[in-house]
Amino acid sequence: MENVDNLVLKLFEIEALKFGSFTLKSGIQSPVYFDLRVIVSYPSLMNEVADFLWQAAEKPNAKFVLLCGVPYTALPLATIMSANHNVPMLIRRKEAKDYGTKKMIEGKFKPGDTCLIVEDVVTSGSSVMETADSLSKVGIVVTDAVVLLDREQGGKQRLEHKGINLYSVCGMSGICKILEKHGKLDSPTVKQVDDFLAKNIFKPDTSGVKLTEQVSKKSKKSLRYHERAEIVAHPLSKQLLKIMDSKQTNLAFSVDVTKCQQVLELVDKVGPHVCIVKTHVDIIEDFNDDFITALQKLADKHNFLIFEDRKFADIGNTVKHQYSSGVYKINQWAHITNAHSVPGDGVVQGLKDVGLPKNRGCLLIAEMSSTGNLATGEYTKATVKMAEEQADFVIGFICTSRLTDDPRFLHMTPGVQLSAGGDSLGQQYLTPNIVIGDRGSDIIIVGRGIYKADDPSNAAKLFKEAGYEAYLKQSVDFTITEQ
Ligand code: S5P
Repeated sequence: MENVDNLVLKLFEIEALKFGSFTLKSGIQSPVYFDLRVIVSYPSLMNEVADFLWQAAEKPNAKFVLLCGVPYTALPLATIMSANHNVPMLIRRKEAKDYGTKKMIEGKFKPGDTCLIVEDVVTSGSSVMETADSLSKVGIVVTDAVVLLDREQGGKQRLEHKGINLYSVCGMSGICKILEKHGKLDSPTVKQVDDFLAKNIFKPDTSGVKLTEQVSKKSKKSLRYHERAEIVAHPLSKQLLKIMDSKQTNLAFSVDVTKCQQVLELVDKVGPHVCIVKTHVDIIEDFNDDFITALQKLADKHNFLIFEDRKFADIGNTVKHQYSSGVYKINQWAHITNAHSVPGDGVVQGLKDVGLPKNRGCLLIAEMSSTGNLATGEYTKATVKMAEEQADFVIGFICTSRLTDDPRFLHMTPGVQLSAGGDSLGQQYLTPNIVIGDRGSDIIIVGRGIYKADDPSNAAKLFKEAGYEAYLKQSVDFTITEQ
């Protein structure tokens, strides 16, 4: 493999790197212009560039199972990388937004797949962002992009701001140094480029996800559900946030009763007020497959997701079977399940193997509501890290307060009643206002507060109103603006 100096010299030779006075698309005068389109006429150079790109992304261990080149110049480069390294490719159409119902992304993928974006030149980062937006709209996760030439005008920082790491083969100042060293550029030209760079930096975007951070970090407020629904990549999180938005509820009903009929009757009454129904199917005495069919019908009728609170806590190979076989076959019907992080991330990997193909999501138990529990401090922090590393399947946490400002993760809090207190076995209760308003959680999980009430439907309505009111107070409404 030749070194970067040789590559830069070759690009200069074929006039892919030009110095002089150029008017850019934005109207700005620039002393340098990168035109990588010409490389299609130099096949062996294209191969070299593709190798450099691969190495730049591979060295820092970018995570991806798919590649997508930004149209058009990077398309052939991504194609070479794909063929040489046997990584499947996607093509993003470049047609107008009103292209109708035609697919914007061509190629095979499943929700949660990770994709590396390949680009020839990055200036502000907006082309990479547009491609990332199109990919995330269909559930593909983009955390990394690789570029041949970074003009060092703030694109890297802007992308980082949106959660995308940018790796580059070379940057504008490095290119100048190399060309100067080899006598291709004089020092006044290099100075001109330096001056240009100092004056022409694109500032990080202050809308969208950036504002998410500002909102949550500065005021501890969060985004409205409909705005988060636009940002999250997992289709299930999207669906859940849309339900929360349209039904105006952050209430999950924990239907911890022991007969199928009881469960179904309660769920039919409470369904209109909830976004999730949470089950413990192993406490149901007369569990059978018809029960699941009936529960699914109620989920369709009332528009909620089903969460089986199985709390998996074994090695990956065991939980994989516990999740998909036996009497309950949880992965076949529960949209969401949960796991303890204590076995290490193998537990998530095992569940993911049989959950992700069915578009399921998992919550990690980062904190618990019961007195004396050990899920605190470093354990909680390590659990959040595990979720971040497995964000294609982990959609959030069971917790007692907001643990991260990352809007992708949904925080769900059990131990909720209309007044604070506890039971005789260590359960501790907080109110919806404390959980959602003060502690910044997203969803309240209520069991006995509803199913033990004289009128469960009315009790659910009261929880729903209290939770939603607290959410309206602690969230900020703004519209994500496109770049
Ligand atoms: O820490 C926890 C985690 C969970 S998932 N504390 C909990 O109480 N839960 C579950 O939430 C618990 O298993 C039960 O199903 C529900 C709380 O029920 P409640 O009757 O106390 O509201």
